[in-house]
Amino acid sequence: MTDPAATVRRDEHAPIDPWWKQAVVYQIYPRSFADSDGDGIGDLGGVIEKLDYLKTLGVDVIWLSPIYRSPQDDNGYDISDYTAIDPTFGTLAQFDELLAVAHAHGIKIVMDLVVNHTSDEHPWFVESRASRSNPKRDWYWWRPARDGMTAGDPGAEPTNWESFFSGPTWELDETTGEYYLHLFSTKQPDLNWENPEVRNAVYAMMNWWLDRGVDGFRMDVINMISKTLPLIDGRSTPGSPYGDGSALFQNGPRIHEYLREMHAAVFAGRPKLLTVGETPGTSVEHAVVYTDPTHPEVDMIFQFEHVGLDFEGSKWNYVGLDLLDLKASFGRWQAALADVGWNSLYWDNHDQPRAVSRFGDDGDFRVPSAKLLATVLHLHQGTPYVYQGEELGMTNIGFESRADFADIESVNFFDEATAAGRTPSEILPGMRVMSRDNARTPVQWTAGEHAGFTTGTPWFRVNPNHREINAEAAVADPDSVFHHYRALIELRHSEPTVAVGHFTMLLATDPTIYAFTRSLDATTLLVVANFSGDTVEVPTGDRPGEVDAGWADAELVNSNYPPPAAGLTLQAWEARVYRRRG
Ligand code: ISL
Repeated sequence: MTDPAATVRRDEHAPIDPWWKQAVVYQIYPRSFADSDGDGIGDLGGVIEKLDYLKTLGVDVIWLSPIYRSPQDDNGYDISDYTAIDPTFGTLAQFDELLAVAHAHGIKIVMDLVVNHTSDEHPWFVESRASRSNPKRDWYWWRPARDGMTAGDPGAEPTNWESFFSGPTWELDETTGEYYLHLFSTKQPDLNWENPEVRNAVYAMMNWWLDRGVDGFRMDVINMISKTLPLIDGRSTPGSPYGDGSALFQNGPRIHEYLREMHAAVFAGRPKLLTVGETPGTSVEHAVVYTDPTHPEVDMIFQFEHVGLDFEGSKWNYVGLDLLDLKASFGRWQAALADVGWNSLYWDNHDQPRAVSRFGDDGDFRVPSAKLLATVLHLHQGTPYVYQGEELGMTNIGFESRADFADIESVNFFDEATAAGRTPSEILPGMRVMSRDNARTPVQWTAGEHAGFTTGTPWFRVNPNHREINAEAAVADPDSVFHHYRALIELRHSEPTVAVGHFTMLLATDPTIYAFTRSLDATTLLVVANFSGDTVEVPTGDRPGEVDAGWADAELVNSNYPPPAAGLTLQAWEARVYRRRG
């Protein structure tokens, strides 16, 4: 492997503005990251212990999945106190320590902001449900039974929407005989953003964290906070008792107004932070509006198109990926946000299966394919996100039965599907590939007991392959997936073309090779990557959209195989980055 540090000169380009165009973010899902107190659950002490490791990797920012006080119905995405740390994870004093130590390491901390909904145990909701006349009643979405029906009767829910976690989005509350809206679990009631008191309370909380020193927010399902009024039925879904309400609550009529108001109330006048909105079901046209800095909303969004290409209908119906679809999708996003707005780049996170198992080959070619995925993603324009363990090439675990799953989405789906008459053997194959639980097995630190994640009993199964795949071995091996990520991060920091160079897709119709250039001033980078287990020849030619054969003689700045003899023949899952200057 060529070490970019040896070949790239720090050059004359001015620092890139804003800073996050040259940054790499590392996502920590604290519950599964590292346990410092032996209770089997990861915690803030564990994060502090691993800051040196992250410094070695070279990341600029940590995005911390929720650590606030929570009943943990959805592993912290159900918050009951926005300004307290859940005792599972530590204390506020420990959080302040983490912030200070991270900053001393030159690493920023971005918090997860979950404000589409709270926990049903949040005092706001406890008040809201107490009576129809409670001053906080209107902070959430309360509705009577459907016209002409009695509350509690089947189908009496105010709309036909299906929850992301199965079942209806409405729960009847006996105290007042009305239903409340929950797009996610019954313990995650949706806040009513139409109410300015709600918005102001959220902004005050955000300011509280920023005043404490945090460096930005990842905003959970932020494009769902504006609902289309009145709340009405969505399109019916064939074969399901529920309808699809997503068009009525994603990217709703007031979403841009709310985000601009939030920007003015929270971000304006502060040093440049990093804000990223999680926005399922968002098109490139919407993305431009969300991220256009001339009317600031968020810096970038997480779009979902590329993680929706390998299943049909429901995510549990996995059909595999066609590389042409992936190239078409990424190519469209690169083009749409080339001049206005900004992309975020990711293969996986705590809601998605492991990247190497899903998009690569986690068998014989685990190491080269994990490295290839990293190369391809990190060389696109946008801010790359690394999900904990991705830099080790961690894999899906392989679930056998319902008892193996912990995630509310997976468990609810299994129960609903089997109640509707489907057999476990019908549904388990899809769940095995797609379950969020694949991402939530503990990070593999060592080959030792429980992968060095905890000295106690881990809250979730550790992947037995930790004997081979673990951070200790990876850091010690200069050819590991870890060091490949480190080299790519270093390349982004030292080569401005990686951050802001113009993207051009090549070989758009080749079903196996992913090829593109990035160019800035007189520098051009070429990426060629073989998404297959076979040896392939990169077709060459002189026309636009083709790869010029002369690239074989250019400077090789990064690759996942020993330096090639000559030519553009790629081995199984081989990926190369070449550079030309002038
Ligand atoms: O996980 C998903 C795909 O199966 C999505 O539907 C996911 O629920 C959606 O992307 C929203 O995710 C976010 O909000 C959820 C939480 O469970 C996820 O962990 C979070 O990332 C509710 O807060």
